[in-house]
Amino acid sequence: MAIRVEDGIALYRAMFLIRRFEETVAEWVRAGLVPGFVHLAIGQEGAAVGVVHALDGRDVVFSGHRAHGHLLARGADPARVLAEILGRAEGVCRGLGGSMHLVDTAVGFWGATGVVGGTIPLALGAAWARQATGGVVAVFFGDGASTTGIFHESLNLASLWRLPVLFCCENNGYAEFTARAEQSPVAYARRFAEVYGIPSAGVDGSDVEAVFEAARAAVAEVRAGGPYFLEVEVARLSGHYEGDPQGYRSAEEQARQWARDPVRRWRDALAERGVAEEALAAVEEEVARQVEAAREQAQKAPWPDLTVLNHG
Ligand SMILES: Cc1ncc(C[n+]2csc(CCOP(=O)(O)OP(=O)(O)O)c2C)c(N)n1
Ligand SMILES: [Mg+2]
Repeated sequence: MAIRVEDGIALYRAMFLIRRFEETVAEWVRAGLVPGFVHLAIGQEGAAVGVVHALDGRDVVFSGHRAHGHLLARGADPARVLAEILGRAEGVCRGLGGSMHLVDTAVGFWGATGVVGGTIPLALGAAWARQATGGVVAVFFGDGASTTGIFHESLNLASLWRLPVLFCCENNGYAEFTARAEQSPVAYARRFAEVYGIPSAGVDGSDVEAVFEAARAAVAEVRAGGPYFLEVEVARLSGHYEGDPQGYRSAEEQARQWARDPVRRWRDALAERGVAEEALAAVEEEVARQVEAAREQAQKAPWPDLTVLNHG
């Protein structure tokens, strides 16, 4: 196997954690427990885990509105992320940010926002300030963000100033309910990187090992100096937001997309490479227990004292 078995299992554990976590959130949304919109990344775990596992403690991550997986892959406490999504005081932002506004500087996760493309220029600022540290700033965004003005301004400046930014586009073929072909004549966002003189690659997000290898190569290039653009082609198996009736795509298409489930694919690959069924089941049981404990902790957490809004 190209990567060590322990690393392969670590990738599986991380993806399975995100999947279990987001299934819990989906259940809570259906039960009416979550305030605001929630965007799940079921099907996109290979991108989050493959890229984040190629980073280290010097590095910083930014994300957007579909960010739970990026933050969990970075090592945040699932109980505190669940508490944040429920708006509780134990949340990573004291329950004041919610699903779309996550920050956890303790694990090098410097922010996520509901403003499409909004963290891309913030990543440039962080990269500018951190040039001397050898750290890389990775920013996740969707294919839809690549049609915003701020995306183009940011690629232009990052290239000109040779900033250590890893642009990570998760191309799931949709911006909300609009397919890529109807939102842009440019199918792959990495084409824009070429124009700005930024090296780039595309990788299949249903293959976490391929993402990890591509991300390792990308991070090495960024550490050597200058930006890099990695486009991870993913299948969004959930709706745009939780509760989206998905009238814009057929049931056949949705069913077909499950063949690109990175969690199932990697489980099968590990089994084929000789990892015992018991070992995989043990990982799943351990993660299920972890999420169950996190869920109880989050639901018991107190509501925030809103007077903090007056004095920070
Ligand atoms: C500046 C801005 N414009 C429009 C929106 C509404 N909006 C929310 S998500 C979204 C689509 C984003 O698509 P993409 O970047 O591909 O991310 P994905 O949802 O596919 O992960 C849009 C247009 C917004 N939140 N912010
Ligand atoms: Mg998209």
